[in-house]
This record gives sequence, C-alpha cells and structure tokens, in this order.
Amino acid sequence: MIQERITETRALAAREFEAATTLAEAEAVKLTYLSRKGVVAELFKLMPQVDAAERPRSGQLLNELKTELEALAERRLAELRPKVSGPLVDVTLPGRKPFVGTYHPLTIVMREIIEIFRSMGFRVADGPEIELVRYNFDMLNTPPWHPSRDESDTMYLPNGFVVRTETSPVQIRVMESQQPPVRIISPGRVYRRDRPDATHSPMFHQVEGLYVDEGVTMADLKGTLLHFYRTLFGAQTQIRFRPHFFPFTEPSAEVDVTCNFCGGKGCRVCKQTGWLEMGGSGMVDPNVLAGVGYDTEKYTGYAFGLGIDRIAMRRFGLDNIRLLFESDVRFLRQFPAAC
Ligand code: 2NM
Repeated sequence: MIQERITETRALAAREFEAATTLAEAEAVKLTYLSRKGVVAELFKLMPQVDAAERPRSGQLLNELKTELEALAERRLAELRPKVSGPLVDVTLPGRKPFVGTYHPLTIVMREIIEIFRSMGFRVADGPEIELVRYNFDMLNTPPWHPSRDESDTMYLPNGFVVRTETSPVQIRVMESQQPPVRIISPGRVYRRDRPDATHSPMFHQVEGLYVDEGVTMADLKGTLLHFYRTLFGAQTQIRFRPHFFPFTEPSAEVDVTCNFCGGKGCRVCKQTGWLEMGGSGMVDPNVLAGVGYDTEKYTGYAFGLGIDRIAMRRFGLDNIRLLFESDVRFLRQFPAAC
C-alpha cells in the first residue's frame, strides 16, 4: 500500500520537476514534495500505520525516495539557475589601488628651471657625458696649469677623453654648429672626483646658460638671473654678484641669493650672512668666442652655471645629498605622484 504510493510519488515528482521551466516553478515543486508539510513528510506520518513486518522495508524505501527527490530537486534547480560565464567577480570587494610612481625631486626642480628659462626664450641643448679634453677644457680657455684639470679633480679616460666636469662643452658644440644669436641652457649630469659627504657627490647636476648676440651686457645677465631666482624662490628674493675668476668668463662673478630660510636676516642655514651662494656667471671670454669662430668685434655673450642638487635640497629641506641618489622608495614616495 505505502510502497505503491512511494513508487507513484517518485514518478509524479520526476514528471513535475521535468515540467518546471523556471527557477520559481522548480522551487514550488520542491516545496510540494520536500517541505515540512510536503508529500514525503506526509508519507512518513503514515509509517506507524504500516504492518510491523513491512515497516523496515517501507521505511528504507521512503528514505531512498527522500534522498532521490532531494538530488533531483538540486539538479533541476541548478539547471534553471542563471548561468554566469567567465570568472565570478565579487563586486562588493574594495578596489585595488593602482601603483602610481612619483616624480624624483630633481626632476621636479629641473622641469621648473627649464620652464622658467624657456619662458625667456632659451632652448634646451644636450650633449655627451663622455667628452673630449678639448671640449671640456681647451675650448673653454682653461690653461694647462689650471687646478680643475688635476687628476685628483677630473676623471680621465683613455684617448683624450674625460667624464665631463661641466655642461659647458655642450655650449661649445652648439656655438660651433651655428652663428649667433644663441640662447640655450644645458641641464645634465657632471662628474668630479669629490669625496662623498652630506653635500658632495661625485656625480651631480648642473644647468648652464649661454646667451650670445650683438650688444649683450652684464646688465642682461643680472636681470635674467634676478627674474629666474625670483620666479623660483619668490618675488622678495634679491641677488648679488661677487667678483670671482673663471677661465671661460671675464669678468666673472659668483651669484649669491638672499637666504630663503630667514629672508636675509641671518640664520644657521646662511651662517648669519643672509646670503646663499648659488652659482657662477660672467661675460664669455673673447678667447672662447674666437675659438668657435665667432666675430668678437660683433658679438658678446654671458654665461652662468648653477647646481640643481643644491636647489632641490634647499627646496625640499634635505640635509643629505645622498637622499637624491640612493633610490630609497620610502624617501621617493613622499614626492608628488606622476599622474
Ligand atoms: C659657470 C660659471 C660661469 C659657462 C661658460 C660657458 C661657455 F661655454 F660659454 F663658455 N658655459 N658656461 C660658465 C660661466 C659656467 O659655471 C659655474
């Protein structure tokens, strides 16, 4: 009796699951047969009325039916569930922050410097870091006895080459290749045999400037540098020229800028002077102009050089030049992101 009902239920449920064409229909069929008050549960309730002799067998069959229908329900529900293709994505997970690099402090300062001079009509010139002694010293009017040529200061290479000690040889190359007017800056790496310490590195960065034309004077030089330093350090900035000597300029001057820590009043940074030494400058020596084939009766020019590393250290409050060259990402990540 109950065994017939088990057989009927199996067949009926199979047909109904097959007939269900949506998830909701399949779930309804599942409830009909397998819920707490479903068909299978009702059959279990009949068990006490079954003959004691038949009861174990009927119980076994009923348990099998329940297991079968549960499997059938799960299979049909799985078939009807919406299919997702490709990997499953949990859209509620927090996004992954993309890694964005930062600009090196020297890059930041270098770009600012270039932009200021570009706005005044200077073009950027580039040249080799391995230079001929001829370009690095001879063409710059540096006498054979000058101390900057010493092996203790300059890195010499075979066959008349050096690792450049200035970017001035770039300017010699530009002047050789064209007649005035020339208005260029040459930023780049330079090399000296300095003992490394907090403020010295055997490799550092320079920007040198050159303007050659008819009627160029020291007033042009001073006005250009004043505008440059005011744009870089602020409108209150003052500069002063101190007489000096360079082989390639005559007259020559070292350029001081009012200390931007104390505003010129005197402090620890400027050693109570109110001034900070920023670079060298002067009127290009006629020997240099003649050496590249310029008419020294017609043309005059000014030139200047400044250290970028020192400006970057001042700008970002760094007390050790090595920070700029050790590629420590914990330091470098503190600068503005590249995008
Ligand atoms: C400095 C100081 C003064 C300089 C001279 C020249 C050239 F090529 F025209 F002769 N270029 N740069 C110069 C002049 C550089 O650096 C401290």
